[in-house]
Amino acid sequence: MATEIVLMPDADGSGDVIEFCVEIGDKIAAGDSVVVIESDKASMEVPSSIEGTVVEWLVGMGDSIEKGCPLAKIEISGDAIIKESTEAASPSAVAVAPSVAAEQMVLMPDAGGKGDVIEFFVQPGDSFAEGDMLLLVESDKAAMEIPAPFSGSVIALVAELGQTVEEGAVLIKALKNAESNSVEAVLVETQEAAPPAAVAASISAISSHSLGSSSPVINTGQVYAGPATRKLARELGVDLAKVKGAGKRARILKEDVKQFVKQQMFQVSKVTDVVSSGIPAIPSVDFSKYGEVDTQNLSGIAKATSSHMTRCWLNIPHVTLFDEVDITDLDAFRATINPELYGLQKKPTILPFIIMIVAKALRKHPQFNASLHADGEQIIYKDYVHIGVAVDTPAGLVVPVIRDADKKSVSELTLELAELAKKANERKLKVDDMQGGCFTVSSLGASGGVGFTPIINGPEVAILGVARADIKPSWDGEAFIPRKQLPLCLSFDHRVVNGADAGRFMAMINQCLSKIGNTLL
Ligand code: CAO
Repeated sequence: MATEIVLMPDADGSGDVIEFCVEIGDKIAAGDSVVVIESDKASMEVPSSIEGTVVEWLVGMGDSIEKGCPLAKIEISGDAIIKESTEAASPSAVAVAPSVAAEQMVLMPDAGGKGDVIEFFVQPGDSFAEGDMLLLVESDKAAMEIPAPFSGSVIALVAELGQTVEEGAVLIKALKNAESNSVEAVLVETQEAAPPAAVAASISAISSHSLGSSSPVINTGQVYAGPATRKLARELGVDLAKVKGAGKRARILKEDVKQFVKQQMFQVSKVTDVVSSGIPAIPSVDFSKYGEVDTQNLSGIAKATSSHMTRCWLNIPHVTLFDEVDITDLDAFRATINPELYGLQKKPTILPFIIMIVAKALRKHPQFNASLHADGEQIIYKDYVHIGVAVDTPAGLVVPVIRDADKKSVSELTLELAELAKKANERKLKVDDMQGGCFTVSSLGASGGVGFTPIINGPEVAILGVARADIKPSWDGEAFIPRKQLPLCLSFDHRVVNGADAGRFMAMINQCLSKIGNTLL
């Protein structure tokens, strides 16, 4: 088996090896890049002029090399030898005869298998020089830039993006320029007795022009990165133009691409970064210009609430349904309760009744007891009913969760609510106490107005706001009579719950609250 040596071409001075594009044992086609070298002016991929198998590196990473320096030893296959021998005009350096401009096809070279067309670097009308990279083809093993076998201009792109192409496939229709190329010889090292054909082929011609313009690493989108890095970027969907290179002269390395992906993921998770969500930020204002101010740090709870509310408000399409419930009878019933009989210190407020009824409504309307999966592809129905209750504390708003609210009586809910509110005010709530809620009730109580639009406590899909109950005139068919009306405001996630669902859910709450006996049904 014969071997040949790929030499460092004339690349405007010396250069350092900064990347190996192939490994020992890899089969390469003529035109495949073997190393990336960096000179004072630019970096470039050095293609092999020889088809065969890489058997030995003759340079190391970081080696300074110059024109004529041996780079790699390539074992050539018999087929390649014969093929090249028939193409070689003579065993010595070959001068290509001038030719007339003519239409010619750029074909897929023998690249050791088939691959998919990933990217065209030229478009119809573009001129190109021999050796310029025209397109990128990706096989199972590697990405290959396909160089122009002649100089000319593109008439049409024949292959399509994504098309699988193999040796001989027509890639581009072009107008070939009249040309005259100089050639250089490659050193030959014959390890075994080579057949005459191999001897002829061993002095193969490579165009110095093609090496000089050999796929500068900046050839697509002005990014400075090697083929392996670009392949990784394509796999991860990273636009290399946005990646900052940490390599020498800002060359983008694989690590830079990975780091970029990590940063992007971090930014996505930091949804509270309103600027990164594309929404213009509210400008900072020096309020002291207009009068005296007192600037105080937000509490941890207030900051957490702020970011959570922003996240929920930005992510969930809210709709709010308003209703008014006649709680006159419920008030009358509450007035009859003897708290001591039920282990209570005082009569239950309206809130535990609301929680009890909401828990029943969640069982009856499971779409309210659900969460949308973060990927938006699935809805998760919960077979438990844990209800969060907004509690106002001096440190801020917290939402402790009453577990299995559907299994608890009004007096049990009253006791638990009092206990959680106490813990909240003493800042003794644990993280566990505030997790796992399916639905939130937010009661503004006696101080609340006539209605409000509560923000859904995502990933829950609905929240019930309770505003202030007031005595209002109500028409009984014959006359206006005074009745106590409680305003309810149901915000729901319109991706999960539709208006009709919300109407039915609200109707059930209304019927049970206005006629508490309905809860027995
Ligand atoms: N309309 C009129 N009166 C109401 C009422 C309403 N909607 N809700 C409660 N009340 C009455 C109660 O009946 C009670 O009066 P009585 O002592 O005469 O019975 C009084 O107002 C005080 O009630 P409360 O607020 O102490 O008790 P509660 O069970 O209604 O609420 C708790 C408990 C912990 C939820 C509440 O104290 C609280 O923190 N609420 C604030 C929640 C909040 O801020 N939500 C808004 C979040 S969005 O920013």
